[in-house]
Amino acid sequence: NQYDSCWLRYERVPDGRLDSYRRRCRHAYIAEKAPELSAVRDELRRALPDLLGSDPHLWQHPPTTADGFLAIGTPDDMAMIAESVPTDVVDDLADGGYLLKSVTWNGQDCLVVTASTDRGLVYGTFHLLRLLNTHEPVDDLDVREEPAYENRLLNQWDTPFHRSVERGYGGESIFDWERLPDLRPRYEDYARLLASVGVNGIVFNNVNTTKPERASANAAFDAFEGWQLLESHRLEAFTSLASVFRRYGIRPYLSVNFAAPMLVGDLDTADPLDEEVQAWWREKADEIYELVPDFGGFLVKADSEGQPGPYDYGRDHVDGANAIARALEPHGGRVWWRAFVYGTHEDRAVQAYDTFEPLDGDFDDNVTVQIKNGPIDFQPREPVSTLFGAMPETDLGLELQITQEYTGQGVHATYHLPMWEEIFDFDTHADGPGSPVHSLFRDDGEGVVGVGSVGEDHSWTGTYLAQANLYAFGRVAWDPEASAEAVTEEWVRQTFGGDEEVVDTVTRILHDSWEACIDYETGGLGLMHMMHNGEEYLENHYYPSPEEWPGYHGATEEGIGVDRTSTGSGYAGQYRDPVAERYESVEDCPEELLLFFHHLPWTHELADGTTVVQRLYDNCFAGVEETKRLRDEWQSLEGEIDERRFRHVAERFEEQVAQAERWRDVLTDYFYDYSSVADEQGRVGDD
Ligand code: BDP
Repeated sequence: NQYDSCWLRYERVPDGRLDSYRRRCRHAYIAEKAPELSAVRDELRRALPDLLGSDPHLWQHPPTTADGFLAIGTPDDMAMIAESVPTDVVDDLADGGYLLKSVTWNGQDCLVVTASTDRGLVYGTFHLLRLLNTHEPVDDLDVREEPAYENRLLNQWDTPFHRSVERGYGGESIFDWERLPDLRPRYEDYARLLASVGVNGIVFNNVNTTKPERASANAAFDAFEGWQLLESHRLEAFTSLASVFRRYGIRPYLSVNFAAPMLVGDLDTADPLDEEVQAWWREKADEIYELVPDFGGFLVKADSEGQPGPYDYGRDHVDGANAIARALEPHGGRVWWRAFVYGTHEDRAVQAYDTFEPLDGDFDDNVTVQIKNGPIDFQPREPVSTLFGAMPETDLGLELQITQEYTGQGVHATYHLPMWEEIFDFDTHADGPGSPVHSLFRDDGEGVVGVGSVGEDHSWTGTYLAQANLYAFGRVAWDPEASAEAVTEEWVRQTFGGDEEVVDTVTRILHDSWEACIDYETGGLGLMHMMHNGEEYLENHYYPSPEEWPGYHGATEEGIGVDRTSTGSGYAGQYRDPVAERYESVEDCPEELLLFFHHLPWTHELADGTTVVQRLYDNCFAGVEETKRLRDEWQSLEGEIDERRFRHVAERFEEQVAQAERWRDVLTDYFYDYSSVADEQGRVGDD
């Protein structure tokens, strides 16, 4: 195969299960009509021969000659299904929800996959194939599933025409806009991967739609920029791509440039209150919907890192977002407006809340404010954003980073699911105690967004283990309360097979990897942003270089950390009590975030009597030891999994250990240079 099948690798199931699977799945009766159902049929044709060892028989009416069969359709389309399942339960399912049920019909042993929408049938089918692929029993199935959030979106940070992916570590972009409308098989395979975990929307291009200022040195970016996708002659390419994803229930979106009326159109302003500007957006929206009736809408990065925005015209984010949203509104489209703004406040953490919270209630109904999980920028660990739960009158979206910009990029094994679990479980107290992050974003128009990671590499994600982050994103956006262990194990079984030793080992590696990365990259007390930032476009963000960022961690000869309490930037006070009180107080602030909220003497004693500087040393060393342990665990799999993937990951683990040591050495030297406090164990200090 030219590229990896990821978790959609279907292998022959063991004999013990084969009879029951064959009886219920070898014949499949599938409703005709929707494009999604042709995708379902194709997936069965792909999967069942490999799983069951023979081609499926596909029927357009209930097969009469078989002992049993699989039935996939809505109760409205298939009488057999209406007779077999409680139709009121099906009708009540949210869009995308589905039932899987083992039933006896006409004396036959059947499996029913049903839903109220065709998209739900796609998800139900993938769920069933997952069960077969992980050898779960299906004779007594009674599954009812519904997505927690209406919107589960992928944000590609692909730069069209240049085929690069900003922060993409899986090679160049899979999307070849120059050749579209010609399609590549890879598009469909990507849609399958996304649909199999419930993703229902994709933004095809980077949020940076004009070359960021910092890119001026790089001539390659002069040629083509993302805003050009809105040009009329390019919409054919977009229409073609949309048709692939539509079959899998995935709505297409575009990132747009706020100044598009000037760049794409020929107006001399993009002032959102100008009537010609508003008319331009309306006409553009009409033109797109004419071609792509299920178009999802626009994603906008405005007044952020050099992208144009409403501030250029003395307007605010509400004026900007609403002007564009009104053009989409008649078509049911939505604006996703990012809250990633900083630059005018000394402490960047306070700015998003300062800017957006006062605007609560003023955004139109079809605007969603899209907020990164933390106040800084996808750091290995951050406290959750103060905006969550703070704008009850506004639709909000949570933005997570699937790609590993700050967590070892395409090399390190750093699994993000434990981080996301921590974020989702955090109690915001937005509605009193018991208001975890996962309980937010549940209204229509809200949802969860992941910044993508795939590229042309064989592995799609730069390293095979990083596929787990893409998988976990979809699963957690579907059900943020699902057990992380179960999701991880499910991924491992589908990706590496069912050998228990392999399953346990890989699951453990993934599970422990995030804390290891935090330790060697930050020292584990809430410090962050210690990476190198070069002059070049897309600074690498990979190597350690703490001295570049004094403001982010506040090292002085006396101490370290940033005072974000009421005596400092006041960021802690943006949370609701008792969260604000907890972070305000040195004693109550959780140790893993201590130096994010407090500037403390190097010799400040932590709860167990260890000093701050000693803990930083210890954690940096522990992170490296842990990484070595994870590498050794991986080594123990030699011969247990295929050579290609084994060796690929093993090589990266060697590199990860070397990089972890480099982070440890640079960070501990940095702490020592400022503090002049020697490490108790003599590992750091003057030789
Ligand atoms: C930062 C990335 C940068 C993105 C920016 C964003 O370093 O490449 O353009 O976020 O989210 O994490 O807009």
